[in-house]
Amino acid sequence: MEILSTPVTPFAGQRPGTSGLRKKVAIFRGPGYIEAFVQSLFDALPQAVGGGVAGQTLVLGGDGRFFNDHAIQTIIRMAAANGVGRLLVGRDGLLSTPAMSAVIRERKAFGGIILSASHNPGGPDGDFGIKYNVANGGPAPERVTEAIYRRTQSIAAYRTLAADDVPIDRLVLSRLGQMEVAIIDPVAEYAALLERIFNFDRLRDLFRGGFRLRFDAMSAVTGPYAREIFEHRLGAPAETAVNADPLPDFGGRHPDPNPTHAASLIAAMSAVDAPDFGAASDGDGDRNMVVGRADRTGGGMIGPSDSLAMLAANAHLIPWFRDGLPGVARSMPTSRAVDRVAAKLGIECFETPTGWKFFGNLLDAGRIALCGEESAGTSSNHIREKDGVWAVLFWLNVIAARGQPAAAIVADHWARFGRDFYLRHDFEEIETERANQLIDGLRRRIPELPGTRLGEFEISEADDFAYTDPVDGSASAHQGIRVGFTDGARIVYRLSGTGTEGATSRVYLERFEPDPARHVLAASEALAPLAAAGVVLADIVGITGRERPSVVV
Ligand code: VG1
Ligand code: CO
Repeated sequence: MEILSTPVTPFAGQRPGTSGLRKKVAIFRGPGYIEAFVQSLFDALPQAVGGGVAGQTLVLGGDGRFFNDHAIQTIIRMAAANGVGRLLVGRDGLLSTPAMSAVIRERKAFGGIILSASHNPGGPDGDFGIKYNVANGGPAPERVTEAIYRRTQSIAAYRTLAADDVPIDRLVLSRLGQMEVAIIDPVAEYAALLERIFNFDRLRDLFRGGFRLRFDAMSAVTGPYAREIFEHRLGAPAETAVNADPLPDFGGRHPDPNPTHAASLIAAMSAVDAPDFGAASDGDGDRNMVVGRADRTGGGMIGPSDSLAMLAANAHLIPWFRDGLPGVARSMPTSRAVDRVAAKLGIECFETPTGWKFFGNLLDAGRIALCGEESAGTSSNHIREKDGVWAVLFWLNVIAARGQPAAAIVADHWARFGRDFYLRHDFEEIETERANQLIDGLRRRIPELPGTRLGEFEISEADDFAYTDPVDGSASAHQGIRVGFTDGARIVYRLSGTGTEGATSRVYLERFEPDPARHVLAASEALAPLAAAGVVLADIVGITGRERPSVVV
């Protein structure tokens, strides 16, 4: 079969951000755009990871959003033309991010290409994304993504085959040129992995006893996984998984599991006949939202930072963690609730920059086995990605083992460890120049901040977060401005690396509250004075012209 070399001129801005390359679909549809990036990836790998794709096994799949089909066929042809030995493709081009990680590891593949813009909206006017994962199943580290980016700036041609589309809707083996193409069903493989982690017998008993779960797949990729695991393997009633058919436009919603975009789940959980537990996951299935049924002791959404701490405190109840945890990690802006658990357990706790790729080395080295981010991502050493369905099963397993509803587990945790009130304020779609001005201004003032008073608060320390990987010594600077206060409160400012329109400035607020009598306060109430101080400190209104954040989570 004829290999074609098609000339292409470099595109500006093909630099992967926090999690791969994300752009508007309209940009990805531009002639040669995705081809230039994929060829740059293939070209960069020999130097960046010490070997190229020739003769290797690669995995390919995406979250099914608009343009997924087209991108899959384009990449299949390019993989064949670049000498890939074997390509494993998720049926219908679908593969959740955690399933991709599991398949790479299970099949000892060289790497994988994930097509997703995660929680960003889909459809022709929405976003698209592409991300490369390395042989440990995790996102490519910065060294690799930077090498790909450098290559995009000098790329002159891409290789492809003059060939028809390959059928991907059936589990068949075929050949394209010298390459073998295997269509795989990742659901069974993924479910089998989770059966080794959790106590499925106990979970079956839970559902047999009438426990009700509502899992909202948000018309994204986890629907088939949730149906198989909750309904078929665990015996939960039909319709436990809702919005469980993946749609190219996610039914017009943002597949972002938060109270705004999963409002119907929040409503269902507050109804008189509410299920016992509610959950949702995002476009590519790596984020989770967990919601307890409201009762006298509280209930409602369990914040991701709290959830991480609570899972750490209860990890010994899970068969996979029977022997305890070696250590835990959280991304820097995630609240310090998990640090308190680690201190009590006497285990290490690491603070890494935002983005899952920074957990990979710690997991590989066995320094940590559980980690998470405030952005609704939690996972463990079973794979090298965050994992939405896994997090839900973890919660169900803890509920079953303790014989208590989620709300009681939350209240008990706060009573034991204290509560870290936490909120994130996002200022979206602001001009890039102004967003930079905000961060640069704070950075310049770091030396003079300690001692500054803002209303009832006094700054005790401030820095521009820099991280040195304890395993391989790689350094990442400018990961966000951290401001600490004398009463232990903290504000973090950083810019998003996943948006596709203008810039998003994120402000992360947290304050520790030891007094159980005050744990029932709403976070918005408990953090209102700190939020106001944060606006003044960074001159948010003056610089952005925004009086209020566009998103509060
Ligand atoms: C955001 C989150 C970060 C997460 C990333 C990818 O990045 O803050 O914690 O790892 O999204 O998540 P940023 O740079 O926009 O703050 V996913 O589920 O969109 O792959
Ligand atoms: Co995601």
